[in-house]
Amino acid sequence: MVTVNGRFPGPRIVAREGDRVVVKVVSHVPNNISIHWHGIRQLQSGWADGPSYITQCPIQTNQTYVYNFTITGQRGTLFWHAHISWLRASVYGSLIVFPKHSVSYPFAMLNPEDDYKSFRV
Ligand SMILES: [Cu+2]
Repeated sequence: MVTVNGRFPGPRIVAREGDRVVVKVVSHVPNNISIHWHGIRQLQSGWADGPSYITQCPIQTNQTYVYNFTITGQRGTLFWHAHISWLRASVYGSLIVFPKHSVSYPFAMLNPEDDYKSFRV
């Protein structure tokens, strides 16, 4: 089973819009692999997107690759996952992007219970 640092799902990454994300991946699996930052707009960092054989060569066993990208114009919960052949359906984790400190959320802050009640007939 593919894990990240022995964890499945893999670690949660929490960032703020405008942050630079730097993740060093050292592959200890017998397969070639990469990590896809699913949904992240890779502005001027397309080589950090992660799909093997599309934006990068896969990371070979015992080799290292450093992903380095800046989150621009996005907030919300995305995810990352392994990305080559069937390993796409293996390890994954969340990537949570908060708004910048000076920017409010693009929705009203509601009590989930109140939100639920508003949909009841
Ligand atoms: Cu993906």
